[in-house]
Amino acid sequence: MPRGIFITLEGGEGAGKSTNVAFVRNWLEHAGRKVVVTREPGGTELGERVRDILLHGRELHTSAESEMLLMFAARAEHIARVIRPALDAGKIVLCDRFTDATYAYQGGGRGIPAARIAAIESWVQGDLRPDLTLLFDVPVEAGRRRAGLRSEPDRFEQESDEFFARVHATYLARAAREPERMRVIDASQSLEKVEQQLGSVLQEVVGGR
Ligand code: Z5A
Repeated sequence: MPRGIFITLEGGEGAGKSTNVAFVRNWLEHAGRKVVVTREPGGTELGERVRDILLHGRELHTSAESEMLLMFAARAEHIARVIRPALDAGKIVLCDRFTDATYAYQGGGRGIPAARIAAIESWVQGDLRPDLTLLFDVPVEAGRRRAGLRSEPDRFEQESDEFFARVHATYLARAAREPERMRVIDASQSLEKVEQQLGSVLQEVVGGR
């Protein structure tokens, strides 16, 4: 059986990833594909516990390094239990954030050198990389405004505008280096226009509709 397709969704806060996961899933299912939707940090019991620590453990101090290593610990489990088995079964894995987020947040945001992240990426992931990454791009201020309308801020959401500007710049720099894999979606537009952009990228990359 041919290997499935690994698609990730990335972007800063409030960019619209979670909102558009359902659209992408429906599009793929209508194209006749089996889809597994998952997220990081999360996707396994260990991953969800790590998520809880990193997003809501306000009383816990975590250094940038321990934060990054916890992300990769959760990722190792996620790959072994969820991502690789689904890809090996020919399914499409749709993952809300993956290692580009580590480069953006722990690298750009917290200042860990990209080479150090790359070394752990190779160790944990081997040759596994996303086939397609949908980068939801929205100006930092607009994204923060959208996210702020929603709920109690988590640990990342309490970071400064400068932190999020570095995250944003890192994502765009990565997309510029890998334009085939990382497709930038102008997420500042209306939901309808965002869906049109997603549909045309999916048609081009996955096809079948
Ligand atoms: N993290 C990390 O540091 N390192 C890593 O390696 C990984 C993750 C994997 C995960 O939180 C945190 O973990 C994340 C990075 C870090 N922290 N931050 N910030 P998450 O995944 O739960 O949080 P998030 O990614 O920031 O989710 P979010 O803020 O919910 O963003 P979103 O999913 O992109 O946005 P949304 O919920 O779909 O939309 C936000 C609001 O905007 C909502 O009310 C929508 O109705 C509205 N919206 C969406 N699109 C539109 C359009 N087009 N027009 C108008 N309104 C819209």
